[in-house]
Amino acid sequence: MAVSSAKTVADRLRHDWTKQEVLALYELSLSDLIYTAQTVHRRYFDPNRIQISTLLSIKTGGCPEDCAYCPQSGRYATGLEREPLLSLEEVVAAAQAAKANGATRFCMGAAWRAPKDRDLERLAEMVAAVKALGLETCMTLGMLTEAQAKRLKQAGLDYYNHNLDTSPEFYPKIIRTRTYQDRLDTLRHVREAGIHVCCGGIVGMGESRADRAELLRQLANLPRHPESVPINLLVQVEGTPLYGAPSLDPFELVRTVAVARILMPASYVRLSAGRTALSDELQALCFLAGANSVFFGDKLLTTANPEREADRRLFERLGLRPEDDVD
Ligand code: SAM
Ligand code: DTB
Ligand code: SF4
Repeated sequence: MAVSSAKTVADRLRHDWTKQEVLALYELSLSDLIYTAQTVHRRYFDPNRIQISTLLSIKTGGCPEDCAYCPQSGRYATGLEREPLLSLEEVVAAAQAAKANGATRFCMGAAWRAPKDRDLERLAEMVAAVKALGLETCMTLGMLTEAQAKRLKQAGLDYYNHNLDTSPEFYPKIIRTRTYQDRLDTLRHVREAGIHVCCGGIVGMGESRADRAELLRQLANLPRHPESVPINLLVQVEGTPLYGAPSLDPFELVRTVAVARILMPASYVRLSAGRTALSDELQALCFLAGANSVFFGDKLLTTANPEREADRRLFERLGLRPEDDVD
């Protein structure tokens, strides 16, 4: 990494993976797969460093979309209390606390299909204020137009999270209110505005291995790899259609992380939602497989995340150091 310019590295990244190639990676023995992923990981990253992001729900619940996994959809009775858009002061206070806890990136999420133009100025103020604290800024607000993406970039937005969630084939079983193409269009608007892309998906929704492989292939074959790739394990919330879905073999999560690492070697792969359901040992396997980012803090958007102290202990036991921790 030290001797190559960013451009030469980018030139070496592939965007032409075939279905067979990706499935063949999934089918390696776990040992061969982890060895390959580790080798790639070490070429691009310090394997003992972990990037930490903190999430804040800036507008909660009552979403018109029908995503079958989501506790925030207004269509399902999940008992979640709705909250309107937070004030600038509330957002800044949460960002200060996240920074004090070691986060380097602050991600603000809203339960919207898409932001309304009338909300844009408030959102822009939030971005500018969080950035002024010295944090990287990230938002996830649903679909964005070209003009909205440009306005947020101008305010200082570093990253935009918008997931493909699953394969194009499995997608209609999970979401009917927006298409796969809508998602690709938003990703293009974000890219063209010069904002870094955070894009991944969810495993454990009842999809097949071929669907997981195809999600990763779609991500890797985008014109540029997303800079961050969140791999979420479904958090089953009572009241959502996916509550009670058959649980995933945990090694499939490890394999998904490893294949993401191999296909998108220079991207941060984030072990995202679902960590409370994983043992320390399984999380360690995911880090060995190439995950190098997590959400840190007691809460994701509306559901639980491991407690900070438990995470600090885990990182210490594994010899993992947060990225802001300078020598
Ligand atoms: N409303 C916006 C949107 O959908 O783009 C932004 C927020 S939405 C909660 C962001 C992502 O969180 C979803 O795309 C999905 O991948 C993930 N997510 C939501 N509920 C989840 C759950 N129960 N388990 C795992 N991941 C979940
Ligand atoms: C992502 O891929 N995972 C995060 C973030 N992007 C916004 C959200 C996970 C949400 C889990 C369910 C909840 O807490 O509401
Ligand atoms: Fe709404 Fe986003 Fe949840 Fe879908 S994932 S229901 S768009 S908040």
